[in-house]
Amino acid sequence: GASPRAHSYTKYNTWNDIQSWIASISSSNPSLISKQVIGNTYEGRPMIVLKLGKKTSSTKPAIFMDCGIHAREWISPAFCQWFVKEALSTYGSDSQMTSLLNQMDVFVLPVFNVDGYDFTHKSNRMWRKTRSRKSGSSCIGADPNRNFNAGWCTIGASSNPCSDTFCGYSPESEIEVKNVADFIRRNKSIIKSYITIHSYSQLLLFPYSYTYELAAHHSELMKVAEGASAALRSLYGTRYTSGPGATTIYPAAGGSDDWAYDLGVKYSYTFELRDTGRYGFLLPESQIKPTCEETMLAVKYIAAYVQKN
Ligand code: ING
Ligand code: ZN
Repeated sequence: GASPRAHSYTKYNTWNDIQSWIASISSSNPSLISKQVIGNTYEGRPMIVLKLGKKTSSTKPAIFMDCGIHAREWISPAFCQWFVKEALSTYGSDSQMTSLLNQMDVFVLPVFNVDGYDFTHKSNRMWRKTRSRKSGSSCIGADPNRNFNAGWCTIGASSNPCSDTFCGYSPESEIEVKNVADFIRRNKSIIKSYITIHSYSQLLLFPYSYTYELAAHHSELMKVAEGASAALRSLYGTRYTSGPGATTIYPAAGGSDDWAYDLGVKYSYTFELRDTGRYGFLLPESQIKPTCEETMLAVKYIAAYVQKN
């Protein structure tokens, strides 16, 4: 039969290509990577979490990172793919990555909103939401980042099913949100950090977005965010702004970072990757490599901090 072409990390891959990549990369290095299906999407596609970390006999603390909550933010799944590749290829040579994967596990969900992501490749490039349907409305989907149970639908979200920020019919009404929330609840005792990757605006956000109140760990979250932003900027000079979601981007309830934080996952961050609006969601493929390289430095900064705390 035809031999599979090598996976490209500098292109916006389709879900089919990402699924094949997940299968081959997770069988390539069984002592460092494994995969598990955490449930299916509304349209029946598998939601696959990759677990990166040196296999040990004891349970390790962990970081959970997801990409592609919003369908049109294509740089986000590209970053999760890049992160997995870098983790595997630098383990054993990069002292920080080696130490991280020896002491911790990193759970990576490369595409959260698989149905929406597939729809942006096949039908509507600017689709944001899930693809769920409910009788009584002709509008499709809810905003997964308004559907978590954190001040649900109280601010910066819409109860209109036709809106792009529709909060859903109830918290976790979206099966994709429920699958992720169930996974994090099940692993609550080991997950020390939650990282979610969006675009665009060049921001590093942390709780809260559903209220103007400051998080109990505000100062520490801000200090770590500033350190991560400085690390990111050191590579190509890309400027990020850090701060609580409500005052740094806009108030919005039902977000995953606020939910994870209130569950007890202290180091909870939302990245808004490049750019600041010139290309927006349509970031050229030529920017995948520099964006991923600089973002690696920020994620590794957060991971190193979590590891020693
Ligand atoms: N931005 C996020 C959004 O869902 C956000 C901002 C972060 C809201 C955290 C709530 C919580 O609107 C994008 N670009 O999706
Ligand atoms: Zn988003």
